[in-house]
Amino acid sequence: MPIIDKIKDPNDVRLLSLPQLRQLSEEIRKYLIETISITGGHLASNLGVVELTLALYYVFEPPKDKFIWDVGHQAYVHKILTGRKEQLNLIRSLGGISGFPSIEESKYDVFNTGHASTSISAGLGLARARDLKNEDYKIISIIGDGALTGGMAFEALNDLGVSKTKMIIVLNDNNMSISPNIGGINNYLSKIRVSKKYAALKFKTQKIINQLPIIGKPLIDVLEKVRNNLKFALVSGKMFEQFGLKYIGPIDGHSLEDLIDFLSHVKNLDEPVLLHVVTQKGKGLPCAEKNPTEYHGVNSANNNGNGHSFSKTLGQTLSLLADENQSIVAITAAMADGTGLEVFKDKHNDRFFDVAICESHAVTMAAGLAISGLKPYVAIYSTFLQRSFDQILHDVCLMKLPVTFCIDRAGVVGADGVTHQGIYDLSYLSLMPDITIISPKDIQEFKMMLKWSLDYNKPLAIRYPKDSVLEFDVHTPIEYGKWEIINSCQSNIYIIATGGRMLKLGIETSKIFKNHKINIINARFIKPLDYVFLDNLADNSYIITMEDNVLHGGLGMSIANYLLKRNKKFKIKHIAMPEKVTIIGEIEEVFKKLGLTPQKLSKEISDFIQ
Ligand SMILES: Cc1ncc(C[n+]2csc(CCOP(=O)(O)OP(=O)(O)O)c2C)c(N)n1
Repeated sequence: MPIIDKIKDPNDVRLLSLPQLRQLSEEIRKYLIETISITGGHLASNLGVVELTLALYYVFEPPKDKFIWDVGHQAYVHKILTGRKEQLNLIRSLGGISGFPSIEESKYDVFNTGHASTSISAGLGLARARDLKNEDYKIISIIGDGALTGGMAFEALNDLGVSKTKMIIVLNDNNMSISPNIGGINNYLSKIRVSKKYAALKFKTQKIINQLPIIGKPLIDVLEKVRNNLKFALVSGKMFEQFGLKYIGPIDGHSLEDLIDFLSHVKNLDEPVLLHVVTQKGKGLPCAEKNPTEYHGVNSANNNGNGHSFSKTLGQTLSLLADENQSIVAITAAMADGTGLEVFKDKHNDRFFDVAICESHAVTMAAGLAISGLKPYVAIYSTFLQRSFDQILHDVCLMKLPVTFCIDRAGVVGADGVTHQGIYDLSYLSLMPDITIISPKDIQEFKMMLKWSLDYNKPLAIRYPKDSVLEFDVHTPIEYGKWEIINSCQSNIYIIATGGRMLKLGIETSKIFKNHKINIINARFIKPLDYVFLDNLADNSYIITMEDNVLHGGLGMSIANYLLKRNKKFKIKHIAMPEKVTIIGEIEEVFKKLGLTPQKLSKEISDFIQ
């Protein structure tokens, strides 16, 4: 029986010998490759942490000791070792387990993650609580070199270093974020990483010890001491030490022996310590080793990811516009690939800025570019833009700067689940002064909006989902604050929907009605609303608003508030997202579970218009 099938609980890992652990690491790799190729998920990141995760489980004793996985996309091996091996077959799928740690899922998942750079702060909180309660266990935050570029990680290091609270940070350094990691921190880590001195020296010392003939114990002891001193002190991470942490490393993150050795050492230190572990992303799968960006996240077997994509359109259209317009600059926070900006990067490298996983910095830096007369486009996923609430408000909107936010993955995200839903952006943006929010119904309208944005000189947000869902034949020109009428009829029933998926749903729902005619409106402007349209609505109209944002602060509430202010008589029904969408799966499956199907909605609307 393969060892992987015998691991029912993390305690089983501690009973294994080193050769058995090595065998287990091979079995886990094979299992990951077989499973994730079908389910989709973060394959390369997980292949890189197989030995690290095994060594952590060998040395520490969870659930008493607590592991916090930064971002959490690399926690599949942790899930395998904590009784969820079989469930990996349904990871990120309907009815299956989450692709990230989830406190609702397992006692071994001690803190939910998904957004980067939170693990040191969370770990420090846990450690302080432990100390205040006079408890005794270890806290280990595992953070990647990509996640370490996020400002929050440094805020936490700043706090941890002076407080001297006992906790362990394992820096999993694979020299990659999703794309190759960039920036000063990465350059610094690279310098340490390439200093192979430690590894070579340790190797030699060990060899000498092993080759010595029968010698007296005192000499072995001396040599052991030399070896230990060398291994713990040779290459020092000065920056981390100046923060007040003990730095140890770099060590080979695929050598189980070294990992166990060093983790056992740091386990007993009485101060905050950072263990620098060098790993290879995609380890063991040649194509992923060669192209870790492509294998960072792989699609499920039934989704080839080849649909029309708003992201691709952004990269291509912005590149074309930038050929003519020299003031256009593009900014990403470590997501050049996901946001489609790779194309722009290749064509206009001097006007492309990847600022690493720093959404807040990205926004304020864009404000600086804008105030100097350039035309910045900041492409960030809806969920990660949450990080920049204050920067959008304080640094862009209050100065009315012409920064355009290209908000990708707006709406429901499907497989990534609750931490990644893009269902809040309308709420947090619509309360900001002087920002305009628009949303395209399809790819063609997106292109039109990008062109239109060139002459718009104030803060602008364009929100769109990942894929295009319906391509329309007709596209009326964009006029500021004006909605597009998709279907006009003699009726006082209106479906007013935000672009993309919700408009498609609205159209499909309206087709079910045989006895009633329904007007369909593309609410391409969400802020401001089309006030002329609303003012002209006949009294006692039935309005159905549809949006893939939460109700509060979204399109529907804005419409209702405006009509109330105008003393209109109207009946309104809101179709919006619940405050938390925990269902995972393909988008269509999530929509179905949420009751967002034409059949279900048509019944609700029938009741409403009776
Ligand atoms: C705030 C935030 N921005 C962007 C992302 C998207 N993202 C997920 S993983 C990742 C790269 C993380 O790199 P690293 O921490 O080095 O982990 P690796 O996959 O290389 O092991 C990024 C940018 C995120 N999860 N959170």
